[in-house]
Amino acid sequence: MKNVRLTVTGMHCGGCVKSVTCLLEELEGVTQVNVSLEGYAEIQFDEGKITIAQLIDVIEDAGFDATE
Ligand SMILES: [Cu+2]
Repeated sequence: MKNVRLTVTGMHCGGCVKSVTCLLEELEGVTQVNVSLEGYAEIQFDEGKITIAQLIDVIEDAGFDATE
């Protein structure tokens, strides 16, 4: 398992946090998610199943900006 903390911009309320959390949690290979309105997402994932680039893509597809 690997842990990454992504900087996420564009989240303005608890609904945004929940959206990002749900999107990440349903991905195969993601085992733990902690998203904060302060602007970050901590994700524990299996490197063999998903990459950081894919995690970033999912967040950006939802309308937010994510950087490692
Ligand atoms: Cu919101």
